[in-house]
Amino acid sequence: MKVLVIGGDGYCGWATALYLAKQGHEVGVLDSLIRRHWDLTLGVDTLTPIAPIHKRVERWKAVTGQHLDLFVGDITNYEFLEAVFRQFEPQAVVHFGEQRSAPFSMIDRERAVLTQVNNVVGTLNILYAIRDLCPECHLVKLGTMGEYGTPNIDIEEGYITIEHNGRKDTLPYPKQPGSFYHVSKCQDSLNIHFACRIWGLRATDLNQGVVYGVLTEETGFDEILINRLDYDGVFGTALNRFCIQAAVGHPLTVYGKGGQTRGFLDIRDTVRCIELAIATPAEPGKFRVFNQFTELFSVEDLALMVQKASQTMGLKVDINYLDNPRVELEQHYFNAKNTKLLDLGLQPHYLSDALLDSLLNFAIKYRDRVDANQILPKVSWKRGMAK
Ligand code: NAD
Ligand code: USQ
Repeated sequence: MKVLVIGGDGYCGWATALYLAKQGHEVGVLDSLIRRHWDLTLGVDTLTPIAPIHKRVERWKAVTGQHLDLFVGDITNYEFLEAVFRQFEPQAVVHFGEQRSAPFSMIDRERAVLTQVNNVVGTLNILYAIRDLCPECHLVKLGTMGEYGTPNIDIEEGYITIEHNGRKDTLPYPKQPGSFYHVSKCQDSLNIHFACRIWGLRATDLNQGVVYGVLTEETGFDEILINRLDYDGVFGTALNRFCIQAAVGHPLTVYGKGGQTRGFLDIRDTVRCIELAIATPAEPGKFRVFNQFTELFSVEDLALMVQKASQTMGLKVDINYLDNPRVELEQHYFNAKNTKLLDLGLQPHYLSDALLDSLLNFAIKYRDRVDANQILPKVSWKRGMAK
């Protein structure tokens, strides 16, 4: 299949582009490289030394003999996107290309606006490009479990059947996003659902949980293919951050009481979920929603697991319960369904001691690159980032 991976220079996108190419798909990598620029403006960097995108693509060709089409540009620029669609003629579009950090979106007004314009306009442009240039194309869009928030009832996969005043309907599951970034994902979902209804497009919204890990088979082929691994207070996510903190002897940064529970998955499962979603496309007019995570953990559980794994490797690690910079529930009910991808054949890599060891060893290998000043959170949901 011809698959266009938008955001293909990023953490999930790069791993997915290589994995899909390895499975025999014809892959186009599209990215504006804006994420590298955002890192530079904040003074943060990935733990791993990532090569420039052109070099990455050349090395993939040298190692595997496979060509990846590369399109460098911004999907909020419709002329650019249209030209890519005309040239590449995708049968599936996998859309990772957004500003994806909740703290980044809460830094200030400018970043909140940037996040929502970038994400909502980019996705709208894709919907128009599909309608006008390849209406059969299947859109696989990365949403987030955070669209649902933390309701005191079970979380279904996208829709819930409700009985109200004697009548019954199946409706989109209520949204309670936790940051301006998460709000942009809810708006995307509404726009995609609407476009499916009125134009008959086919789309799958993958409400992904927090991704952890770094190694996939393909990114491990060569040092130049190495994936990014964020640990800073803006782009770093919970488990990845904890492993890197442990590697440099920094106390683990649990926000508040640590009872915040989220869905998590290994990056090796992210790439497989995308493969499964494109293998069985949504029907025309259909807006499918899958919850893409494999296990639920509280932040405190993760910190305790990392602490234990670190101790067996001879690292001494404390846990710090910091004042929570976010506004979120710290003890709550959380029970989300995730059977749809399992039904399609996903065989999860559950979080194991072996994975924690490998992630800790990876972090130790690159720990000289860690800037300890970037570890503590600097963005408050109430006050933004201190100037
Ligand atoms: P990332 O920041 O590593 O990658 C995103 C890529 O998209 C970057 O390379 C960036 O340059 C590109 N991009 C952004 N805006 C663009 C635009 N307008 N035009 C072209 N390219 C653009 O992020 P990631 O961690 O790989 O996340 C990818 C997607 O998965 C996001 O949509 C995110 O919301 C979703 N997601 C990520 C996680 C996670 O834990 N990383 C969890 C759930 C959902
Ligand atoms: N947390 C800590 N300590 C840390 C970092 C985070 O306690 O050092 C807590 C946060 O307060 C939050 C939870 O861990 O309760 C998750 O935070 P995170 O930074 O790991 O992830 P989040 O901000 O939710 O965002 C990430 C990705 C985003 C994706 C989302 C999936 O950056 O793109 O949408 O995970 S989900 O969380 O399911 O919405």
